[in-house]
Amino acid sequence: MEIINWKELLYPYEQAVEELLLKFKSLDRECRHLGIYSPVDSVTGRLKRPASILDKAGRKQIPPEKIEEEIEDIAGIRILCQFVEDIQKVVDMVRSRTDMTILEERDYITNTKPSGYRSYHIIIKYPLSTALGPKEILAEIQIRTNAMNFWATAEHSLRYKYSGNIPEELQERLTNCAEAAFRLDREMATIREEITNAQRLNEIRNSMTANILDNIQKLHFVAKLEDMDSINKEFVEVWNSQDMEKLRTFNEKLNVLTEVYRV
Ligand code: 0O2
Repeated sequence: MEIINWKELLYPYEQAVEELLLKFKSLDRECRHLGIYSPVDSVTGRLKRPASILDKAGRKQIPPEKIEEEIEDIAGIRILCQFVEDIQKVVDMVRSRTDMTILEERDYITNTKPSGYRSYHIIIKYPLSTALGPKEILAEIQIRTNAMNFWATAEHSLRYKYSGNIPEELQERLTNCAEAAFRLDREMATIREEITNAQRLNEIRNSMTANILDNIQKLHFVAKLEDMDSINKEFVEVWNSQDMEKLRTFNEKLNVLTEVYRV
């Protein structure tokens, strides 16, 4: 039997996870920077552990020399969304990328697994530039909502604990939890607009506040002491009023003032 050099086998996958994480995280950051809605709530990545690779190879009767070809999730990226509707947007983002090729899509949201598992999987071929030259590896992107993830993570731990044979009574409760997660996603969808508007407002408020504080700091060096005193007082007043319009006006006023002092 061939001995697997795990370090050598896993190294390119580790590189792929790092690159993919960076790419999807920066996609999210870019959306936020441009002020457009980001369907990505968070991104994580993981390298499958050797024990888990061996388990899967054993289960699927995959010989060691075929592991790279046949185990598609040695490198795994998980993209979490707030709302079910966002999943399709992320799928479209992945489909439009030119730096990876989609090999297969598995829609376990439309076709929920008998376990209750819901998630959208995309298997990609990803080109790497390694020290030994170019190499293409397979990776799995799982896209799901936070509610779907909550359930899947708990079920995964139980499945692992009971080696796949979860006791019937517990399985029943897990099925109820899967239904509750499904209902939560459905309910959240009905107030989606309300939530995203509130989040957008919060982001605007945060960025205006950061700008105001930045301008106040700059003005400290150039403005008169009594002027700074009244600016600071006004800021406290505006802040305590919780009034977005007042915050906007004050922000503009400080922008102009900073411009006048050319700081
Ligand atoms: P790990 O520990 O996450 O790496 P299969 O053998 O059919 O189950 P296959 O053919 O590789 O798996 O593809 P599939 O069904 O798309 O599943 C790949 C991964 O999806 C799994 O990896 C899990 O992470 C997740 N998954 C699939 N089904 C379930 C499920 O019923 N419950 C939970 N919690 N996760 C699931 P691994 O290798 O099983 O495990």
